[in-house]
Amino acid sequence: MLNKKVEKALNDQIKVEAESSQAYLAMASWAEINGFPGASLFLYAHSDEERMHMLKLVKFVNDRGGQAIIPSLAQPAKDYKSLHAIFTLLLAHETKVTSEINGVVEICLREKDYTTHNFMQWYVSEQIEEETLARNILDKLKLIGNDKGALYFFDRDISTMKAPAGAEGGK
Ligand code: OFO
Repeated sequence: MLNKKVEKALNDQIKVEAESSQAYLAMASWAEINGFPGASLFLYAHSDEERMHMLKLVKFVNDRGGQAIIPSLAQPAKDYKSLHAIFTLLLAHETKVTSEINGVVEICLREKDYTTHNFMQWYVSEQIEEETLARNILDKLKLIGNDKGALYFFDRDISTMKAPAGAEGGK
């Protein structure tokens, strides 16, 4: 049986992952209608990965005798100033997710739930890769600044980029 405090922490994390998926979906949709087809593809894929992170938690909670709570979500922002603004938000969001994941890990240790602790390690390493990727993308966008030509090539290149472990790691 899943420890109640751990179950609550995992359910909170289900909401965090669902919110990530929803936020990146909104960003993808904005990019799609604002001339950034490559970034849009990247963000749609990232949104799918976050949904997969959520599903992985849902299955884990249910498989261990708990009950996954499927949360309601607030509407994400509709408009963004630029791709730079989007990836600044994305990095800030991922940094927040990392500290939330660390919080779940801490609860596992406190409650001596080593099985969940072990399960959560996948999320811990995933976050390192996601933060690095977001930082690299932001660095590129900072260099590009207002150079429209460079932005065009950036958008073309990002369509083939993948958040490293997200795709294979959880499927
Ligand atoms: Fe990128 O957040 Fe999931 O774990």
